[in-house]
Amino acid sequence: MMTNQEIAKIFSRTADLLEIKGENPFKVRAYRNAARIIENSSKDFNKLVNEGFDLTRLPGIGKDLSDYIKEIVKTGKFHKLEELEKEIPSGLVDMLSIEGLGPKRVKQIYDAFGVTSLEELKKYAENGKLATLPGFGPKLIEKILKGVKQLKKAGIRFLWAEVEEIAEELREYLLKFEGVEIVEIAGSYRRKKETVGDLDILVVAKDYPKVSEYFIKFPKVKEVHSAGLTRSTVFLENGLQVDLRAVAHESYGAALHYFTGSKAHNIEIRKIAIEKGLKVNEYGVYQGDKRIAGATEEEVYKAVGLCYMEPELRENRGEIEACLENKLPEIIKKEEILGDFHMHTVYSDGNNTIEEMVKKAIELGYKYLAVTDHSKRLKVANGMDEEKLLKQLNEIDEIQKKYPEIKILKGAEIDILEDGSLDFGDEILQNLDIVIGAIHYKFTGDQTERILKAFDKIHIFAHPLNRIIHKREGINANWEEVFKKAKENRVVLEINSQPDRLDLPDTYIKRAKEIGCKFAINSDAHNTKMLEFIKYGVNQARRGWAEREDIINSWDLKKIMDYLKR
Ligand code: DGT
Ligand code: CA
Ligand code: CA
Repeated sequence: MMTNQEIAKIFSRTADLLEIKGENPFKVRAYRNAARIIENSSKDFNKLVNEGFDLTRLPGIGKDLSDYIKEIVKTGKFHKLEELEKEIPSGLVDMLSIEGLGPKRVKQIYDAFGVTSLEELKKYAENGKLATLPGFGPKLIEKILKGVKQLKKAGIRFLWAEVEEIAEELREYLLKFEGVEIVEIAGSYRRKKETVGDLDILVVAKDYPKVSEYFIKFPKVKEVHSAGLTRSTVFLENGLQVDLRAVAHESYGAALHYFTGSKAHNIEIRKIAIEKGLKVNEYGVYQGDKRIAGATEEEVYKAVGLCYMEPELRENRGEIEACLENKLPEIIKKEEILGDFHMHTVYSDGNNTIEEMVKKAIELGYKYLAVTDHSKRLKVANGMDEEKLLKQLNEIDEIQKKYPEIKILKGAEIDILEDGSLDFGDEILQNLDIVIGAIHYKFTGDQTERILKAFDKIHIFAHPLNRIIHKREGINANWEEVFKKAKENRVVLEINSQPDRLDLPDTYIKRAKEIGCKFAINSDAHNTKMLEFIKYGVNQARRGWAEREDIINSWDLKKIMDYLKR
């Protein structure tokens, strides 16, 4: 199934490649226009094609474009784009995702130097040749170099949740081996970063070479890169790199600290140590030749005059200053979550009944759960019309009688329409305890006004950026203004727990918290299993410095309802 965004993307990519190729500008523009028309349309093209609707009746769509759209919807492919992709070196296509490099500049670079790969691009940026092209100032060159670096890394980053299972399997596997005392997975995995580049595992063991031999025999290892006396590197079937390092007992804390990172945090800690005449490395904290700390992380922090900081805070985003001022947050824990405000049932696009979801929520120990199926506009997700919603509310009343141990809140995830109005009228909204507002279409252009208008009516703003990690950039809005109004109107910001959403992202949470906003960590579950995704949202909230007081689903129901009151 193709969404409008996906169809639009295919056309805009076609335009990019045509431009790199040096095609007629009118042709290029025609594809760009097509992309814009489709992305901004309130019609669902997938559906129109399947219903046999004559697309040429829509404004701006002629015979050719109509055929192309049909081809894309029916086959998921576009032959013109496929031809272009064969014709144009993939390196040039990759360059398009570097900030500052559009098709025009990529063509310029290619025409001047015949550069077709990121490696070559890097070389020409570094040797000064790129700077001889018109319009390539030092700022752009810097951006290009940064872009190449990011792109190389981004190509192989995994979602945190994607590596979780295999990481924990590896931990178990290593712990089973005789003589292994401690296994800890450090790096970005321990900091619960939304994406992970590789796994950095530390092991304290009697006989490291034996452990290493055992490690490279882990069933999911595909390729052994190296297996040395203190360090081994392998690649797993899924492409994930795993580094294993031997650590001595007395250095364990220092090594854990060093390899947990982040690098930026480590550098700051080292600076502070130097000011005190100390030296910090992965073996310990040293005063001259004497090791004064190293066995535990607490010890390491203490030796340089700091307090222990949770791994999620170690990003050099002010945690060191906060510690020195005694203002480190006490970040939210999973055990403090008492309920969930966002989930779907068979009434829209969920796979389980209300009762099944309620039972699972009880099993998770929740005190409350909001049932929030999609509203009618989102027909692709089987959105409910008014009648269906009222029927659902009656069913909730019935189920509530059966399960007095949990409060079932009546809600809906309602589309925020293009003009900021909602998909259901006030007479319907009155029946709901929780009104979630969400943007699901027309992501282009500045969205501030649309959002602010909706804030007069909604309780929770779902997945605010609407990004999909690695797939879709977030929408544009003046977030400072959005957060200010959210605080003023007491609109709760969602921290969506879907592993590829994690929306709001960490830095946005931190900023919104500073402004005074409250958050709801929501699973957005579409089946009972997904209710457990809440842990990923908790990770993100922790990285955003959120405390119990900031997260409404760690409050009791009365306090929540008082806060939400209009
Ligand atoms: P990733 O793997 O890209 O998701 O991110 P990390 O943070 O796991 O980074 P990685 O795997 O390159 O290195 C693991 C940790 O080792 C990193 O968080 C901090 C430490 N580290 C690595 N390189 C350096 C360095 O050059 N200086 C310092 N101070 N620490 C480093
Ligand atoms: Ca790593
Ligand atoms: Ca690494």
